[in-house]
Amino acid sequence: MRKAITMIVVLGLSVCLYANNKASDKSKDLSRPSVATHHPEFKSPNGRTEEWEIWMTDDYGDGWNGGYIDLYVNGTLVEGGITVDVDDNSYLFNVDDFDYISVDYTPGSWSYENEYSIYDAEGNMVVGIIGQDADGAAVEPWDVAHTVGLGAENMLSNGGFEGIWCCMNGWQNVGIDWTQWPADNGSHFVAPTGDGIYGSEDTFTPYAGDHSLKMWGQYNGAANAASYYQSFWAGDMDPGTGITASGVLWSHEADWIGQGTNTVTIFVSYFDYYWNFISRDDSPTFSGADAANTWHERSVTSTVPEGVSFVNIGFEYNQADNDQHGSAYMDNLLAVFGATD
Ligand SMILES: [Ca+2]
Ligand SMILES: [Ca+2]
Repeated sequence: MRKAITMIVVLGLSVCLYANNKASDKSKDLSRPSVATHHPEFKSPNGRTEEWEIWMTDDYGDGWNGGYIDLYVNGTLVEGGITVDVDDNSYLFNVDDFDYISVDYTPGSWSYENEYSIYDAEGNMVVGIIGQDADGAAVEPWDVAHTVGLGAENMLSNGGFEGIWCCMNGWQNVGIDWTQWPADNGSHFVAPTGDGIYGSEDTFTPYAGDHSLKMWGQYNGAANAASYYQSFWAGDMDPGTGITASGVLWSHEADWIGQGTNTVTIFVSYFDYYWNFISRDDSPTFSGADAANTWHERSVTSTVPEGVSFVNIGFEYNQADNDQHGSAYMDNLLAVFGATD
């Protein structure tokens, strides 16, 4: 008797699957019960304590119809071709603080049935693709990126320089979401693991992840400063609010920043609505006074002044003239509201 019941259930499922695969039966009726019309803000971690989850669902229950996801962390493919066969699928992966997750979504047929979300180790959604707009109309998923922040909430995106694009000026790796000044500066490069050190047989090892920002002098015959930063709307920040920015810096002995007077600071600078400069605060300098081959921490605590509309936060490299040599590497810039110790 039990076997007979099982047979009936299996037959029922088969009919259901067959029906779902008939294209003519498909509609955009999103009122139909589904595994996940909206992904929840919280999804039980089911006992996992460190891994993150990418959860993928199909509203119609017939899989992603040729669609799939390629999952990258710090630019490295973690898993390619992840897809849904019936209702849903989960893929678990490991991350570290400041890692840069990017999802490359390739649609198949009926892409608007597909949704995916990323949940942290505690089960909290960090990125969610909701497959409907405000009116309930179906929306196809898109590519997403997310910077892992395991500590205080970072104002900066991609603070570890793990998301990059190439190429500026035909050769430079550039940090996604970062801005450079001067805009045509050819004296910066996001260095990957194994990048050659100028004047040495050694290769570079980042502070964290697989990339760090490298900067050096512009050699333009005059004193020069170059900044690498992110801008924020500050019109809704209360004057008197504290902003603390901190990061790490390093210089190799063979290309040492101590070959002259070059310096690097972490800065927080303020501008009015018309981008007129108001004020800035800088961390203590990183320079030849710091030991080579060692990562050094720097931080600046700043207070938002009156009349601010924009704030820039980043690194600035200063070179007094063409006789000052050496490079510096920078990583894990964290900017948070409030003073920290
Ligand atoms: Ca489908
Ligand atoms: Ca990094």
